Amino acid sequence: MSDCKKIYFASDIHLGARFHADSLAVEKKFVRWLDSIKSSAQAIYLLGDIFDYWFEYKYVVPRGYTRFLGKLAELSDSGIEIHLFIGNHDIWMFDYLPQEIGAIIHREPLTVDLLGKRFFLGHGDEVDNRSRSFQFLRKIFHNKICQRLYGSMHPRWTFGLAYGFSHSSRKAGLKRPENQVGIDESSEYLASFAKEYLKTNPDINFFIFGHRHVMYDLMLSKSSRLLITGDWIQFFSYIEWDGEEMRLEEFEG
Ligand SMILES: [Mn+2]
Repeated sequence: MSDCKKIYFASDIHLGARFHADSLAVEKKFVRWLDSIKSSAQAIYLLGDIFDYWFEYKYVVPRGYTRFLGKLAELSDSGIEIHLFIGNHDIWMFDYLPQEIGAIIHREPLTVDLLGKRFFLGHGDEVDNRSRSFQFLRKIFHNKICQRLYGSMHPRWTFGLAYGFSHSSRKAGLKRPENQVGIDESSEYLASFAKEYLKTNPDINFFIFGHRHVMYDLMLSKSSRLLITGDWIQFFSYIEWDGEEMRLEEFEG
């Protein structure tokens, strides 16, 4: 891969979500975006909540998403690195996508050097300490034994439950005023987290997160910046890094 190729970031596509007016249209639009970047991308980081719900069993995976998965496979086969971060909706991606597509799954935030700068990447829920009940659920969802028990239930029960749960939690989320008017630096927990983290890790140049469903770009210091990817519900947004410029854009295709 040549060094001049770019790195892309996106998150919170929530494929399959009932709150998309037309989930298939969103999938097709996301595939058009992947097509539009395939000749310039060297790596794509999908920072979580790619699927609104994903639980894979040992021999069975959720139906749907064939265009998206096919396009990821094509890009991966052409030599583009595909990185998938688990979000808080698609925690249960295991070995299927690595085996089938060659995707690299990240279950924890990642510090990585990309085109000469140091990045701290995560979905954004890992460092969300605002709600105790959220952290409690997060622990259960990430627990191996709970995952095994859940995996032993028939999908007929688990999928129905999960889609209902996702629908109600997102509906509640969309009603929060912060999601409509953007976020305020002094109360934004990801900004507080990044500033605190910089004290012990001053070499991080870019913090990039998803999860918040806002497009956000904040200088934290002379050499450090925080970006939040937006989503594919209202913004159809992504981030492009070419080694010199960092752009937060909306896809119009
Ligand atoms: Mn999320």
